[in-house]
Amino acid sequence: MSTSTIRERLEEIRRQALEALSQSLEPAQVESVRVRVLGRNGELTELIRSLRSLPEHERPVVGQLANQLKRELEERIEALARELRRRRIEQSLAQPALDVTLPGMEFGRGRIHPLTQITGQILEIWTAMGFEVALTPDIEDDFHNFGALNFPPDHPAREMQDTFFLEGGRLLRTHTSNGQIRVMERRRPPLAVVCPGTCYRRDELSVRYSPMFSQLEGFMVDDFGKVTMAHLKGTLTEFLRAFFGPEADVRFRASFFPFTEPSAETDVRCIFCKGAGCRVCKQSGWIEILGCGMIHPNVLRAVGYDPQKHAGFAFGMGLERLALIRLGVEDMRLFFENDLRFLAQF
Ligand code: 2U9
Repeated sequence: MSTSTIRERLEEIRRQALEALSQSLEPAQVESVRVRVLGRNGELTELIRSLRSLPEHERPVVGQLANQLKRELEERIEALARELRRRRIEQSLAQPALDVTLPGMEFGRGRIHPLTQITGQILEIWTAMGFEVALTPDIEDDFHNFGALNFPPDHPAREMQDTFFLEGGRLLRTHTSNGQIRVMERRRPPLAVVCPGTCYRRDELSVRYSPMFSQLEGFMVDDFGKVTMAHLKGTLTEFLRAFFGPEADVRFRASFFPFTEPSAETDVRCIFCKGAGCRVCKQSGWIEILGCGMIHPNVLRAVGYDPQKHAGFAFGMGLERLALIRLGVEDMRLFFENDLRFLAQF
């Protein structure tokens, strides 16, 4: 390239750049002009690079011109960018001001679900009496959910229509008793443990039943002769008076479960009618609260204990049912619908 061509090319770059800058209204447009002309592969940058091929005596003159143009464009671009930024701030200041006296947005404060509250209270009572809390798996095998608990092979709870079976023969536990089997399997007496947790049965959701519900079961095992039905009755009466109040009247009725022998069901004198008879206690004056019994010798054997040497009692209660009774609510579905109008009352 001859010096005169270079001069013309410099003039051309200058004219085009100034033209483009005069039409730039946004900082981003200014920036794109800068990149196009002064960037690493920009028009002017490339031209300056090409000056190296000029004869040495011609270089200083055009070199100086090119550098002058570079400085000029850098200054203009910087000035224009600064000006556009200033205008933008002015525009935003001209907008109507923010009214800081307007009321703010209210964020609803969360609270503990009533069922969780009741579960917490119940666990506090048991731990105050010296029981440990163990959390155990919801997904279980047949042995820990049924076999070890002395369920006969043809027991109806083992049927597809009652239990959720998973692939590979596993299942969703139908009670938290699996947890107690697991605790006993890996530890030796003396033990006093409660297992709260979620259980699953193939029931339709209704006023009284839900396919997913919560239980708390517990047990105490020690040397044979140290834990008897009398300890069972005393411990559960203590629990029920701590939960319902010191005046609570408690009774035990004989019952049957595969995993306990003898077995009993435990009632509390109706807290709504004080025993006179009402809709809640179906005129009986008593409300059924839990099941219990002395752990069946077959269950002790299944976890490797010798029923001649060790004995224990166990009990189980449905937490939704206890929460319904304590809170005076009639429909179990309220615990699962998550209607804030209901939940916010507790
Ligand atoms: C082991 C040994 C024995 C736990 C027990 C009950 C009686 C019982 C029900 C009450 C209401 C379940 O939620 S509910 O429907 N439970 O009646 N549960 S004795 O006995 C056990 C548990 C584990 C190893």
